[in-house]
Amino acid sequence: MNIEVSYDDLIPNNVGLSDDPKLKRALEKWHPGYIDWWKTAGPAGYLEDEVYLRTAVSVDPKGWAKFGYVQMPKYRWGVLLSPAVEGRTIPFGEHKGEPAWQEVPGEYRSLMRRLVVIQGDTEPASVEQQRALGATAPSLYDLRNLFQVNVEEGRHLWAMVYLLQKYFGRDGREEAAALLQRRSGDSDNPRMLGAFNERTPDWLSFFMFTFFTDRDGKMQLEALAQSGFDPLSRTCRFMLTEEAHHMFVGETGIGRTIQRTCEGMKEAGIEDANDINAVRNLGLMDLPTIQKKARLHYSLSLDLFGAEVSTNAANAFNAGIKGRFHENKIDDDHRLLNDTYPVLRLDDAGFKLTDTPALTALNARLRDDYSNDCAKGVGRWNKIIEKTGVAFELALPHPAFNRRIGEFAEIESAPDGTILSQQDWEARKDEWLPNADDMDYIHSLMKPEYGAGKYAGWIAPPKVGIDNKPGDFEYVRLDQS
Ligand code: BYC
Ligand code: FE
Ligand code: FE
Repeated sequence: MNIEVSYDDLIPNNVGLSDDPKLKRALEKWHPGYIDWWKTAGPAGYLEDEVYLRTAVSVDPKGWAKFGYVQMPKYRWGVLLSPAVEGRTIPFGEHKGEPAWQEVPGEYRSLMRRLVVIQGDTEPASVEQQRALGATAPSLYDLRNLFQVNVEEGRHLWAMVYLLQKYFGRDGREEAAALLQRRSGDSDNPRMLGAFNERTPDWLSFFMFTFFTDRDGKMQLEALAQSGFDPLSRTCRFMLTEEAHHMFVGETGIGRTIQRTCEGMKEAGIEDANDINAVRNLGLMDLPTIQKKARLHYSLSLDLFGAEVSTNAANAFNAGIKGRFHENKIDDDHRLLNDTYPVLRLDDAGFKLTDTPALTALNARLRDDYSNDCAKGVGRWNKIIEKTGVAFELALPHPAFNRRIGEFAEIESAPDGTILSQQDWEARKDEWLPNADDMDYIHSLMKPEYGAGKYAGWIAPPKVGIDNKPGDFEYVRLDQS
């Protein structure tokens, strides 16, 4: 197993691509279509500009990345797997304890392919959703972070395409081609999952997306990193090292926005955080609108966990393909044949935690783990508000709020879980989710600020620079020509 990555090939890799001519040819054939996709569906503009990006050069956890200026179409997207664990066995399901698979077992081929395709589909989808944001970044630092997230999501697509091309033969090659053809939000050929066809129209959305939706990515990758199919496990493990930065961008982006809003309110002597007009007159993002955006992105992301009770999930677990969050830290038999898990369900009497066979409740469990992770981040945002002395608390809505998939898809509820008639929902949803006025206001703040070390008025500067660079560092060298 190579720790260092070979940069001699067109496609940097630590999977011995030069010893596998057939795979190398397949990937090299896919490459021009990918570059074409990047240029037409990736970040609009900025094809020539030098961006200060990190590139994975090793899979050693202590020093895997190097920073430097690069034009994005020339970014070295590589295929990287975390080191193999010697003697690894399948950690769960009916094959628990058997040696991990190095090839896909025939009987699980289609199940496995479907999961890899869905995972792969989300990566380019997010880049497409974020395509227009480069026009309105609040600073060069943020612009660079957007592009860092974009190139790494591009690399995640490479990661899944590698698995498809290496392990799934002709079907895999066809799926790899289709991954470049679907488009986020396209009515004829959309991306596969709901949240990835929504718009990311502004920077508040971008930060919420990287906080909430990239965090679904983290949870799903953690579950796939447990896989008995070793190449999938190793691929996902390395993707997780990159994912941390995406969530950092979201959490600190919202945190800096909150910081600026609260400081501005204090300076102006505004006591009532719900007086949105007073806050907006200062050109700041009012906290109630931040709350609305958080509800929207959280509820969209909850839909990504699928139905709470799912035989797909049970089959994937039984087969040893997709495990639970931190499977290896859970103290049980890892087979779940007789276990139950309390799932929040709805009956005529209201919401009730109902003991459900644990095998079919895996989506619910992963979603609960996700909600706990989100709540911690929201708690950190609330600390920022509290420190400034502003009286306001952000909260996640009830899991039934604004849902389109699963147990609560057919009903409507208020953020506190009060069940509403369709009519009441229609009448009140603008109080809870961003409405047209909110969107107009947010839009009015989306003005680019591209002076070195300068920040748009609605967001505070970061505490430290990327790669410890000083405050006025030129993270993107905008084309001088
Ligand atoms: N939208 O048993 P069910 C990331 C479909 S994000 C549309 O409920 P299952 C990233 C489902 O496909 C992580 N359709 O669900 C983040 C099925 O259809 P078929 C992405 C949906 O299969 C930010 C039917 O409903 N990775 O990496 O147990 C930036 C019934 O299915 C949706 C993964 O998701 C939906 N929201 O669970 C960049 C991991 N939900 O087959 C990247 C791989 C369900 O009957 N995927 N359906 O036609 C999975 O593990 C599972 O497929 C899901 C769904 C968790 C998505
Ligand atoms: Fe990703
Ligand atoms: Fe991500």
